[in-house]
Amino acid sequence: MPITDTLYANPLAQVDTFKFDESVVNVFPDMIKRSVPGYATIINMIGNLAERYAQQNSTCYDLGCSLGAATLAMRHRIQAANCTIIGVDNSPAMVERCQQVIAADSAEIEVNLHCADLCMFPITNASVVVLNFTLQFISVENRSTILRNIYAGLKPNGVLILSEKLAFEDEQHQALMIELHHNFKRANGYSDLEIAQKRSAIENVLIPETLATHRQRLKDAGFSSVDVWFQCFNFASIIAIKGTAIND
Ligand code: GEK
Repeated sequence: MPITDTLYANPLAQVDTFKFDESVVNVFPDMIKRSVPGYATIINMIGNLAERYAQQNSTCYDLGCSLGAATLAMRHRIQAANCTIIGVDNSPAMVERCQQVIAADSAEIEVNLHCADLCMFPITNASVVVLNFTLQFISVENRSTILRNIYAGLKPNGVLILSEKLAFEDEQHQALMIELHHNFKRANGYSDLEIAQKRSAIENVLIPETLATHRQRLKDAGFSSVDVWFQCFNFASIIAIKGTAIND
């Protein structure tokens, strides 16, 4: 049974900046499921996409792997021979717990976890790279370099799956998406106080951008096909494909 997230349930004298520390790790599965509309579907479909795109003798990456939900989804679905999965997260508490989660799983594909900053992490011989709600925590000025590094490390026909919280240019639509997202959280048992305190903790840590900005950055990085395969309110997931040299 996942532990219920009550981190922001009581009034805090001061709301500290959100960090992926031990207290978050303890409630993380419950927190992300009750906060991100479509999270379970996205995780499940990452397995589906990995099965479709994983190439034999290649590596699949889960960047910002947290407790390894996307890693496990890929591990259970990939059929291609001789694939390995690399999970990367810069929170020691997350990686330590993720090691336990992976150790308790009996699927055969080799998984190697690294406690490291994904901005510096080498990507090589990749067929599938997952950034599932992680790029949004990286400073905006570093995002382009990361995507270029991923593109360079992908094999032809390799894919990046990029899930992000979105912002919208149209103010009315932006307000509606935030309202609907907060209604989603309320329906999942979060109080107005929890929603407000979490919002203030995460405000300068999670920076959402528009779909147009993501598309352009991915195209600029070299991806030949960039499109949304999932969206619910202000949460979306994009698949970006590195074409073969011929279609590029
Ligand atoms: C999932 N993908 O369950 N380098 C490495 N990791 C980082 C960095 C960085 N620079 N910055 C943040 N992280 C997961 C969910 S959670 C999303 C991803 C959320 C890590 C951070 O420690 C955290 O574990 C993860 O990115 C973001 O499918 O909590 O909304």
